[in-house]
Amino acid sequence: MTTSTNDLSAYWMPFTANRQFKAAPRLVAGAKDMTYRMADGREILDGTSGLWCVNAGHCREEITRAIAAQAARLDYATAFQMGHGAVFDLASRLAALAPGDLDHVFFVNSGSEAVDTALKIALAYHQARGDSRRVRLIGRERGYHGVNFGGMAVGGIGNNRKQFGPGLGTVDHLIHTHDLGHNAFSRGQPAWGAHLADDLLRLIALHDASTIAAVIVEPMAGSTGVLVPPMGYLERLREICDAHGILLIFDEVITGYGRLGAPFAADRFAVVPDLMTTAKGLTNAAVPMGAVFARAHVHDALMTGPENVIELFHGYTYSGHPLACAAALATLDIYARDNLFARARELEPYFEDAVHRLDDAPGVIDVRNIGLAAGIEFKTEGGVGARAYKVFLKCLELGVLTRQAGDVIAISPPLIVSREEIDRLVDTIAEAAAATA
Ligand code: PXG
Repeated sequence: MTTSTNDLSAYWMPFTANRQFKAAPRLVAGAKDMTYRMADGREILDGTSGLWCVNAGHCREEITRAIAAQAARLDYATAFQMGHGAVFDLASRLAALAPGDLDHVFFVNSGSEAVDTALKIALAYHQARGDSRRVRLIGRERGYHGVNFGGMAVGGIGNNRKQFGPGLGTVDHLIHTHDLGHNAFSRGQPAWGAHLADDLLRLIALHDASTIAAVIVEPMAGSTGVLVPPMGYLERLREICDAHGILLIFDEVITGYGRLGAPFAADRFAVVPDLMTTAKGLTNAAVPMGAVFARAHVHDALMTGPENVIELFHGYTYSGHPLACAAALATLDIYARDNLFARARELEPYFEDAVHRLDDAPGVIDVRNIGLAAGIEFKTEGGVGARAYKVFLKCLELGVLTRQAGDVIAISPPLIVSREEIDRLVDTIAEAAAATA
């Protein structure tokens, strides 16, 4: 079969303005390391690691080879009541990489599935301990936890919820931490805002802690424009959860695997959650996969009852898929061999100085950064996101891919990015900001 791109009508594109896109399609034909090759032959610098996922750069040979070899050896093995070597190896590798006693790993196929899995584990955990009144799940405004029913419910993005009815009834949301009045142009963690975690006390007063199963937050919110946690905020959330028997879930789908210059945000901020969701960088995005990490006390609470009975009635046909395991193992090898997490941390000051050259760019009202992630926020002009979309398109025309989220241009280059490429990213955004002013 040939790949014809003459008829674009059958494909219903995700999170895309379908009709606008199909009128002027942007088709990618190939990719290598930092660069996409478009169908028209143009080369585009990938400033977003795919979608926050290709942390080691595109089409890494070791990963490609590992996937091909695994496909030839064992294409699939049922995940229920059966296992294969790679999935146990991978779980052990991940448990060793994760901080604290986040030592048990449940495999899924995406970030959305990781989130719904973690929420279900939290509910099952309380029930197993005889505390089945704890059914309420707390998310946060401007949180993104994928698009499945659980993640949508705890998510805090209006557009992602309003088409889909009432969803779960047993959720509530913390206030978000974004405050330009106090924190505009912060470098790294903003100094102001630890007390915003006390909003959890408001929800505890409202609902009673005895009804709350878990709180889920992104340690750094990615999709809604790189919201960096204020100093002390995550520590305070941890304290309040501990004091009230509430599980703390970190959604590390974006922050996991090096984005913040450490294996996980939990390492970077020295706060260990009870459950941690990951995906994206786990396989360098070469095969879809997610992993939920559980601390020993959570896992062990469910390893009770008769040994012949399934402890958690949950799982997916493709949980721990052999190809995904092969991709993940090869990816972890690259991260370790090339020291990519430490490399990201070393590059951070250079990246920080570079992005803050945009502080004075036309229309920019905030620049914020941590690890190899930055958000450049534009003043709302002609409707939310209109200006930033123009900047995004101009950057693309100039050969650089960024990600637009509302009024924010986010950049999150692969951890292999060079200093020259950082400069090019930033200079291109500056040029685009000037050209669209
Ligand atoms: N949690 C977080 C924190 C995410 O960032 C998901 C869950 C869901 O993952 P899946 O694999 O189901 O898509 C995500 C996904 C953006 C953008 O523009 C970010 C994501 C997805 C799409 C767009 O920043 N993150």
